[in-house]
Amino acid sequence: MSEGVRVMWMRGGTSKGGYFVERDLPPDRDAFLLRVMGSPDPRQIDGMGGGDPLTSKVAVVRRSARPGIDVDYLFLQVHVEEAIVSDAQNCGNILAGVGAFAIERGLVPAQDGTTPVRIFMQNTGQVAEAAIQTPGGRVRYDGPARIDGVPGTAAPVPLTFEDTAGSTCGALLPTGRAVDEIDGVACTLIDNGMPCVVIRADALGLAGNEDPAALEADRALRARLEAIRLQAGPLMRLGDVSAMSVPKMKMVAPPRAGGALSTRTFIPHRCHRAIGVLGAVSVATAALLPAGPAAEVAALPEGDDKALSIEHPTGEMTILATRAGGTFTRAAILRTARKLMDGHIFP
Ligand code: NQM
Repeated sequence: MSEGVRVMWMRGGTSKGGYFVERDLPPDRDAFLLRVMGSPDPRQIDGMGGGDPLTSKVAVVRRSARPGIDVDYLFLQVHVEEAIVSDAQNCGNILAGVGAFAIERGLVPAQDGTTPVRIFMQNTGQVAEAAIQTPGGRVRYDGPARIDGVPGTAAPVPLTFEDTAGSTCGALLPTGRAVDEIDGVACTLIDNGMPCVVIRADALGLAGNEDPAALEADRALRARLEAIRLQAGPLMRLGDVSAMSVPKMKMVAPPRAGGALSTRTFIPHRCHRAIGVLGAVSVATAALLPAGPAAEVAALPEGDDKALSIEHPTGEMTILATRAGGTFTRAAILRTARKLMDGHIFP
């Protein structure tokens, strides 16, 4: 251990974390990862974490034994203030770095041009495909793609998801209803890749365009959201969610910038500066339901193939949703990723 453990630090979408090949991890994985990040500590001063759930994330990657799949990806959330390492949720932002990482580590051979990497997401048992720019057989990180929440531009990493419905809860609508009422508030309990509770911002006395820092400072709001979340957990077949990072709490409002709807998300205790990828897919799906808080506020484009622009505090995220036979079958999204450092971590 004194020689350290091999790791690559990457930005994936609007998140950041450590990417490990599974066989490089020590047997006491969770204790090791807590040391890596410096948890539990609000500042994570003795580790690599940035004192924020979005920068305290880990990807564990291995070559896949599954037919038609290149690599398996396990996402781990290292909690900032508690000694918890959890696989209870997936992360579509960290996913954006997995294809490049797998190629760099020799787990997937690079093609000349673009290399498609098929990724089995172990947290939810579903598949995503990433298209990685590999001119001359080398991963290219720079390029013209821009995503909100990240300064500058980078190589595009399109991600495609199929069959994400019921990823963790077993059904798109785990209660069988588009609308449930909890503490007098109408909620859509939905899972299209990420378990989410969708609530109208105005049902909580909000406009829906508040600054995340102001929302986080509102203790009464946080207490109200947490009370709803704790009741939603068992209804969503997740059991006691008090120590879990799901479900996410999504407050929705009519769009303000020409998009489909506006969002503010608690993940679940900090307010996201943007929005999670699969969280955005789930809220977009809620907007396509015949009823419910998201459907009520959304402005939807026509047609079965819809580009749904989900507005968030630092811009928007566009979900390309394909509907077939009345159900949402496929979602595609643009992300970028960046290799920040490659080396060894000393726990
Ligand atoms: O929803 C934050 C993020 C995420 C998760 C969170 C994510 C997703 O922005 O797929 O990307 O909701 O914890 O990285």
